[in-house]
Amino acid sequence: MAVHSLANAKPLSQSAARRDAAHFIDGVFTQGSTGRSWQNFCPVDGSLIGTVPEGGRAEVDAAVAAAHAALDGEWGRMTVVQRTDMLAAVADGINARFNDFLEAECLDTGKPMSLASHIDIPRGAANFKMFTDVAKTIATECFQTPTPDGTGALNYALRRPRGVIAVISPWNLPLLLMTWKVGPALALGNTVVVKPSEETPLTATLLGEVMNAVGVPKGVYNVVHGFGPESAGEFLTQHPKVNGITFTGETRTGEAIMRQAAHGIRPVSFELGGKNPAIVFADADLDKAIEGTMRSAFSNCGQVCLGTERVYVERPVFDAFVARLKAGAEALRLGRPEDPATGIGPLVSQEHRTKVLSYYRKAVEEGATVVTGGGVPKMPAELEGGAWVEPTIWIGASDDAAIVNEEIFGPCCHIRPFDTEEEAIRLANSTPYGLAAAVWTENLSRAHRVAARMEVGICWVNSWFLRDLRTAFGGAKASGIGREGGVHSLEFYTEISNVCVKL
Ligand code: NAD
Ligand code: 6OD
Repeated sequence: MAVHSLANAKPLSQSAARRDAAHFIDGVFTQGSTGRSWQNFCPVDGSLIGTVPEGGRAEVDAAVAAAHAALDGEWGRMTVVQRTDMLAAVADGINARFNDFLEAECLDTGKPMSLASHIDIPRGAANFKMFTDVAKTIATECFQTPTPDGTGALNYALRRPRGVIAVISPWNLPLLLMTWKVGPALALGNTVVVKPSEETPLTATLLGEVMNAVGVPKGVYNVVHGFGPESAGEFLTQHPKVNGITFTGETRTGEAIMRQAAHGIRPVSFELGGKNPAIVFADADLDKAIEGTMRSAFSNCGQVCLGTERVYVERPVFDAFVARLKAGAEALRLGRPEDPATGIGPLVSQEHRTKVLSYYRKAVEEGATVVTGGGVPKMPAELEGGAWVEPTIWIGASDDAAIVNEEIFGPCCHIRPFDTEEEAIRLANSTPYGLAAAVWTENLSRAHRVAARMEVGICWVNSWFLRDLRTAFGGAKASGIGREGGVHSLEFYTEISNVCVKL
């Protein structure tokens, strides 16, 4: 991942200008016609960032119509090389405005700039470049088919763009997760209508400026802001002219969108919630396991779908692991995004903080022991309006406790000892979710054996969130439907048809 200097990043506290978001429909920024809007607050200190217009059916209709017109127009006629060259220019355009994207993302989310400059923004750009290779090298199958008359037939497959794709994205890695879907969709010739999270409208809006600057035809990339139910999210996913829906967010929201997608039998690609385990064996390199678990439990204030909320540690190293993770958590510095010493920012909103704190309380009610944290930190007066919570570690909860079974999406984890490999595998898999797992061991055979038995879409061994964008990404069980990444994105973003030619 590229390392970008923060030297030129303006302190967020000095970027006092209001930033009002806008829909981006058919290449034009607009406030739409509903007359409704909401205020966007910065979770660092509760200050007002700006207003965001709420889209209604008219805005969704206009965006979907523009996306269809683009498919029928210049975009649909471009060669794959012209199209992918243009997307490479979009990637360059994001990098050229790196600090604008960085600032916008950190204002909306409160995350440390040191994190967003390593992950969110570089990946936001890379997602456009990565899929150009996939699009340019699509191969399809061909069969020579014998026939009774001896002349035979040729069967070959063609792939074409699916059409207009609705992209519904969450707030935790707004640009990264939105472009993870927009990149392949456009590279494979589709057009998109994006409904970003209501919490994080800025980078999706900014991307419209880059699209115009590099000459992406109008209507290819559209953004309509709004909420989920009875708002832009629902109207978009219900829209009969949307040809596919790709969604990242909570499992419960996925269920609602699936019902909406049933009208007209629209295909879905879902990346949903998780309750991800880490298994630390006694033979693990403890330095690496602690470093990895610090990141997987606490980075982005615990708001990473792949993050670890359940840690199973083999008994001989349990006490040492708990003590070292506690020391790490207590050393994390809470602070402003622009401070390079900041290790952890606030949660995304006061509403989310209320949810996370309800689990902090429940943990104690259910008998867990708080190893560290468990409450609201004392912050300087100017940050008291922010959505701050303490990084938290528990031990001693029962296997059926809420904090062990429900996704919290905060900077917290529960650590439990185990005695046998079989027991660790059973505990790790005892969840309806199946997104990711991390296994820490120096025993090569055990690493492969245990990884193969994890009921997840992604299993890391001796690492976490190490991403090769060619690999299949997605969740098993209640954590998703389908896989995206590399050639796997072809399944959802293209429609395959077989041509049978009698010779
Ligand atoms: P969310 O489900 O609340 O919202 C996601 C998006 O869906 C938002 O844009 C929201 O407005 C929209 N939405 C809500 N209801 C809708 C409806 N009925 N119809 C259409 N759109 C609707 O999720 P969130 O709180 O933004 O994100 C956090 C969740 O996302 C966590 O559960 C996390 O695990 C999950 N997540 C999963 C992955 C993954 O790759 N599996 C990645 C990131 C986040
Ligand atoms: O790295 C990715 O491609 C990806 N989709 C990450 C998801 C992180 C979830 O919060």
